[in-house]
Amino acid sequence: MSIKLSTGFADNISNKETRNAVIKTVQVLAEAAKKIAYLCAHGPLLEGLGANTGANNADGDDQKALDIQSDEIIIALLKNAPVAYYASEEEEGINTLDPSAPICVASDPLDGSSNIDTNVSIGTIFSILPTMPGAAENSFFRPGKEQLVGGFFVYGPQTSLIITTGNGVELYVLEPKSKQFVLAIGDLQLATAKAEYAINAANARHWQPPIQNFINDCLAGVDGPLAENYNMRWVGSLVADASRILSRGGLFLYPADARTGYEKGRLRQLYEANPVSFVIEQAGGSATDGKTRIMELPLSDLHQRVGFVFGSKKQVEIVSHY
Ligand code: AFP
Repeated sequence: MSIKLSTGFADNISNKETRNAVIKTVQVLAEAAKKIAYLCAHGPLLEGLGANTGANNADGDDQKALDIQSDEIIIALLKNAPVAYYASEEEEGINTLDPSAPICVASDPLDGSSNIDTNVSIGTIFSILPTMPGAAENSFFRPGKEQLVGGFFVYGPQTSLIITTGNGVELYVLEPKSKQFVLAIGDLQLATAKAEYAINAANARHWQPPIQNFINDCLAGVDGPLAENYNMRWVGSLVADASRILSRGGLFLYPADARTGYEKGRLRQLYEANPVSFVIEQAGGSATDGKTRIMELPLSDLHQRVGFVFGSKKQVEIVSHY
């Protein structure tokens, strides 16, 4: 077994068939993550992991070899899980697996692809939803508050899993000797305030004025309107920035901006913002599009983008006032 789930894991999911399907699917995703982590650990020893395949995903992003291989690993293993449909950043449409199964999975199989060759932490993000009657889209086109599970794996100094079923947040770490994910923290809590922000500052000229004003006030430090000195971090892998914020608080911003194609932000709602928001909220933080709670937002396209601001409650609220 690739993961030793905590006693009572997913007990808050009342329907027994759904709860068992969630448990089995998380075990399968842990197996997939171990295989992906194994590939990542080779880096340049495996020719071209980070190379562009010449293909693009549905959203026009360059597809790296590891993006494709990660997606293939996940879908191959999900065929052994009680999953009706699978949607992925790397696939245009929805994969039908077992339409009678009670749950569906959406995933960003390899988040942070541009960091593959730089040995910076990357990861796999996933969202599990109840299967809805009718067309496959019905199971994905809904607000994030209907998720059963939100979680992400981080392939970094540790290979970790941060996951919630709506009953708090757990951190598992892949134990190198046993090669099993074991529980490290049973109830991860996010600091309610932390003067540290993560944003790609190279895009400053494209931001909307409220974001520009907020960042300028952070830069003004203790003499400015926010009356404290802010630090900055930007990894460029959502899972790495989210993992840091969960461990020490802070704020992440990837706002919509004026660049073509970024009018609705860069991050995708279904398999990036929704699952990360579920984790952040369950850890006591907040997650918005700058104004509105992410998990309330409707969804009508698998690869729909959304502005994304999340982290410590205090800092997220300050941004919404701007
Ligand atoms: P890639 O998977 O294409 O590297 O994108 C990573 C990501 O989706 C997310 O993980 C980062 O927070 C964000 O994009 C970085 O975007 P910029 O490269 O525009 O800073």
